[in-house]
Amino acid sequence: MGFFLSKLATMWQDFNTCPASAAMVGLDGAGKTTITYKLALNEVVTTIPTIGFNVQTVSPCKGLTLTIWDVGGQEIIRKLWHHYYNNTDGFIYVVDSTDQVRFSEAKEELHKALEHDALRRVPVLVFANKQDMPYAVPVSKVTDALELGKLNREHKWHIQACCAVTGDGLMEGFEVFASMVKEYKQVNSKPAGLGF
Ligand code: G3D
Ligand code: MG
Repeated sequence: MGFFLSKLATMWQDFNTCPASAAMVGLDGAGKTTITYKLALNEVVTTIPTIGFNVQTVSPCKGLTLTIWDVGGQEIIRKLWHHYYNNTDGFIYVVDSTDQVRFSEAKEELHKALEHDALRRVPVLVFANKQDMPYAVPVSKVTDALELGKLNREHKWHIQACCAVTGDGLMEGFEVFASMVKEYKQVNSKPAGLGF
């Protein structure tokens, strides 16, 4: 078991008895697949390819299920998303900090996703990825571009600078996320679910 994976398992060990599921989404190219590989989450449990919509489900450690897909695309495909939002205890949004041209699209997709009923009150972790790039926009500017301050107050959120290639920042982000999810589950005392 790699370093990242064992750290992740320690962080989430409380979920052994109380399973959690989270969604990790973002525009294509944001770095989601790279994050999963860096965390050694390459053991894909399920891949559900549909027309223009690829969903991966990984179980990084006992008790945690993570479903991953690209946001964006056609309206008809969006209608399928709710299948993956049900029983979600946390929402991870990955953004390419160098892709200023698509910041506005990334913002719209984030806010649209969080309007979904099944995601009410869920904690949100934003990974401001690709911070190793010289022209990466700093976290404060990504926060403004995504208008995180305008998120409904019922969402706790945290933004984390990271580089998926080296792994810098990933554990810090997951650590905050794990504690937000724990708190959310305590307050909302949702029944244990597997994410579907
Ligand atoms: P996605 O799964 O969200 O669509 P990917 O995104 O993980 O496939 O990443 C898209 C591209 O960005 C990949 O490059 C990947 O190597 C690169 N990338 C992801 N994270 C980082 C990062 O933190 N820093 C840098 N410099 N690059 C990153 P390719 O060339 O394979 O398309
Ligand atoms: Mg991918």
